[in-house]
Amino acid sequence: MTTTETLIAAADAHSAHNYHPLPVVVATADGAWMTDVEGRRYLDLLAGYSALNFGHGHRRLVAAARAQLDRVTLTSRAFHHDRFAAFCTELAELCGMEMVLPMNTGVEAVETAVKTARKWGYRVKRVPAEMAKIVVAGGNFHGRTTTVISFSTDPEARADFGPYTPGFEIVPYGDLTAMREALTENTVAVLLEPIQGEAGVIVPPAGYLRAVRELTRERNVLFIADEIQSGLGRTGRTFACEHEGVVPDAYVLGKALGGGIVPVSAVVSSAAVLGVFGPGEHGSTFGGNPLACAVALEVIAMLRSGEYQARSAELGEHLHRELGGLLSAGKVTQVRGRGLWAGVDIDRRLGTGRQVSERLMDRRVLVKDTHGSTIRIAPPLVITKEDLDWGLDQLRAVLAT
Ligand code: IF1
Repeated sequence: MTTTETLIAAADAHSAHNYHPLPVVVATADGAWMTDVEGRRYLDLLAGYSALNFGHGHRRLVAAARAQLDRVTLTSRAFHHDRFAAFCTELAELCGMEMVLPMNTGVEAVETAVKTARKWGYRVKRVPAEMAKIVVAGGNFHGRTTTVISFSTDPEARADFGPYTPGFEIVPYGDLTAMREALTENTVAVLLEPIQGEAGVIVPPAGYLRAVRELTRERNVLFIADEIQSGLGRTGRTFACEHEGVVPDAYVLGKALGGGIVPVSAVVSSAAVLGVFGPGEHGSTFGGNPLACAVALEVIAMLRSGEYQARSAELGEHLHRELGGLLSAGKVTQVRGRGLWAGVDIDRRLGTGRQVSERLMDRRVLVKDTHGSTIRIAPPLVITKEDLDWGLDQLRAVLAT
């Protein structure tokens, strides 16, 4: 057996089978490239589902992490530490908001947003006890806790995990009429991905987010944008909401906020909203720890320059132009996305998304399929145009056969 086969067999024997990874075993990585245990190099067109927006091992991020490792890594929130104030201040400023509630993983930040909206609903909007409703969209992906899968529409994510948490209303994504009809006196929030990732990089109809913003403002409902995947440069702007000039009441952030080094997530909002929390009402042992703050501070500084957003916008335009060529050639049936982020529906006669991903792997390009016939392309924003073009050449070759 090869090293790859041995390691995969051992992983299969001793880890739960809650994933079906491509048969590649990564050993090291740098920028947009990963090297496996056999020494083969692969172009990473997934970027850890956008957790690696700045690529693997970015010098600035690694340096920030290293420096903090030698100072202090964890205090718990029982005490203050000297990176916390800067992290909260600068993240709030990047978001044009006032307050930050730090957590670790994306789904914890979504849970935090749900709790924030409910508490705001009872304390500020004066919704009767236990009556708070949150409106979400069909096809959503917000994470995998029991509450969050309670409002998923994906049978794989939900089945056998009930009983489910009540208090959520699901409307079709992009359907403003359904959204308007779903809002009641007891609605505390609308929770949306401004572009749906797992669903296949679904961009809502033009004007939808702006209309939701206006509607929620009129009805005294919080608009919570889950920008965990769409945010922090991925779409060519700091936030995907910016494409429609929309400012939500709260951003939910994760993934790239930790620079691909540590899990860092947060809810970022106004003092009127996040001010609802008092001591003991929410928290996390690791949330806002010194190492997380040090890395995230560097991420925020990098985003402040705007260079990654600009890169994503510019290379993204090129990516979508090239994918448009595959569309004209009849190889793919639809291409969606913004910036360096694309959902590509493969013509079913050319294979499933999984098969195309496997054939791309054989050509040393790594992507991830979703929903049968779709592949997702989301390279690190630091990818060079040459590398991106090489990756696209491999995709064209795979689809030519
Ligand atoms: C997995 C998808 C991507 C997210 C949004 C919250 C979370 C996610 C918009 C939760 C997480 C992940 C999780 C990952 C696969 C992945 C994913 F295909 F499932 F949708 F990125 F495309 N909100 N997305 O996208 O964040 O708790 O995971 O930190 O393997 O489940 P988390």
